[in-house]
Amino acid sequence: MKHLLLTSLFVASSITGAMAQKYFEKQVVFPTNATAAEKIDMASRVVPTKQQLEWQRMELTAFLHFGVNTFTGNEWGNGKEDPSIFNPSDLDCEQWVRTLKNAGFKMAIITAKHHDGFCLWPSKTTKHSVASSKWKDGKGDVVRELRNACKKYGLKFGVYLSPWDRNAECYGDTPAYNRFFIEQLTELLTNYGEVHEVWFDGANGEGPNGKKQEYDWDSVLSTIHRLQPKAVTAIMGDDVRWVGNERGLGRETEWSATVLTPSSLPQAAKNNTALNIDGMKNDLGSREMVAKATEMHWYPSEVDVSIRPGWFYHASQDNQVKSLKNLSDIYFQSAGYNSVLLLNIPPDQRGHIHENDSIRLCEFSAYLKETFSQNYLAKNKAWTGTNGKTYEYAVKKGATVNAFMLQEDITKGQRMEDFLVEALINGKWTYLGEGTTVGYKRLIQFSDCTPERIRVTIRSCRGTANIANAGLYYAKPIADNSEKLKLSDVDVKEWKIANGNNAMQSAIDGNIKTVYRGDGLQALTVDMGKDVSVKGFCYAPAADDNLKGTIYKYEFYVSNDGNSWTKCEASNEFSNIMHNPIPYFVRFGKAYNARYFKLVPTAEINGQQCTSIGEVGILTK
Ligand code: FUL
Repeated sequence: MKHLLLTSLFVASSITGAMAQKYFEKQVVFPTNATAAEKIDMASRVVPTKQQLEWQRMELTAFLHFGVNTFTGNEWGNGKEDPSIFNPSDLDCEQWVRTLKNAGFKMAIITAKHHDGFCLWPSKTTKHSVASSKWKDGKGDVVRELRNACKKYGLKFGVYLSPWDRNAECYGDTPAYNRFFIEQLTELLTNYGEVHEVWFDGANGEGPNGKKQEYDWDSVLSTIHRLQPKAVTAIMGDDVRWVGNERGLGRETEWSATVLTPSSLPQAAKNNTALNIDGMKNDLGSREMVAKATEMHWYPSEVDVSIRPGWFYHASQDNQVKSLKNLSDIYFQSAGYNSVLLLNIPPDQRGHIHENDSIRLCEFSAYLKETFSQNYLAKNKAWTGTNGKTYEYAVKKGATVNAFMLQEDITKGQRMEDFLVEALINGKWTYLGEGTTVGYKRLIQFSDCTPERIRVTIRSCRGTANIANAGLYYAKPIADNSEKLKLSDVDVKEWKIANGNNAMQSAIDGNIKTVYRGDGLQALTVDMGKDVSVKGFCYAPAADDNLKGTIYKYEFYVSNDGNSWTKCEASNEFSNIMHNPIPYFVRFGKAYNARYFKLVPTAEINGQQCTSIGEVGILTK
């Protein structure tokens, strides 16, 4: 890192020096007097490091969320869990790795420590680990078992180490926790052979002492560079960028050479505030942004999404494994949008990848193989071109196709900005599709057709675009047979708002799409019209992109008469709803007999005074 900064700062001292340098590995700092055109030229010559390139080529990587949450049913543990609850009945990491390998995944990343602070390896830093669990009488080590399995089957291996630790007492006492964190990192990076990706989650709340932590990213990154020089660092790291959502959705315009400064770098706050950007913004690399930027980074996007609604295994979600159609769409919008897909498959309480998930993974890999093993381009040579250049491909005779792929040679930078794809059908050039960025890979889908030739036109690029590869495919249509999610076990037809705020009826009308939005943290009070054995409830946030008013913390009450209320035992937090705004199903672990219920928001996701509800339902099972 330091070395790169020095190189770039040297470059920054003279325009001639900067222009003379052919490529800028990972970062370029623009000379202060660089013009917009000069900046674009330099931007087109920012290239990945060797590790970033290897990482990009994997395309399919897997996340394994496993830990105390697997046994409590929570998505975010609070750090107070009794370690003895961690007790997989038949942990089989080889089954995980075989399943992933057969499905075409190239790397597995394990949640060695999630926000609850529970370590899946016997860390010397804390008692909150597998060493205090019943599993293998405290002698087990999940990280080791997974590492060995990865070695046996030839899969790369990564670790997720949550910076936010809800268990560590020193969390928030900045220097003490930084030492503790580096010690944990050091254990993981020295005792388990080669590590290929280190994943630092951005979720960052207060510790058990109510304090917030300031992390020492400089030491964290230098520890990684020293101990695992071949690893990429993700999310809070500076090699791999979070795509900005947990829905499996990349950007159509996805710049790996981006103006976003990784937040672990000291200049990040200044640079990103000046450009008014963060990792969730749509435009991270247009000409306008490059003109305003002072530096650029090769900081490619990783799309993380779970195969189930939650990141951890919950038996109640066994029938909500994403459909093949869903997964295929995710593939086209992640790997096909110049990103690496990081698909989470959470092992269950046995310590197995559940049958429903592994069957779906088999279908997914069979579908990808069937689609992409047959390239219908007759000839496929690398080519280069500047603005206005067209390039034609001959097509194998009689092939019916509906997808086209382009790949840039990113070792020479990312350069394509706008391109058109046409097909010669019955002697006439016909529009097939268009795109903006290409980068490592860009897939475009269109209706079935049987072309004689394909023509690509570069409408705009930065300097000379280097096309390394192209493909023409047929992706079979897939019916979407994902089941409609049931949000309430009790029929909502008879339900009435009990506190007079009738506008809230849209929150209990059985339709997730009719969203209630109002000012203030507003309680939803409902008369169900009859006694119900209430075992839990469902809160569905707005299903559109407007998350304002989404409830983060709540209290839930029940009553028989609408006057005296009993508070139900629940976690009182829709953990992670800000990043994963899906319906949350809360189960109390016991039944309350009641005719009325009340959902009281106590905090909105961004601390605002407003409430939005897509739908609320009651669970009786
Ligand atoms: C989020 C976390 O809060 C989730 O629990 C999960 O680990 C996901 C990958 O990142 O920010």
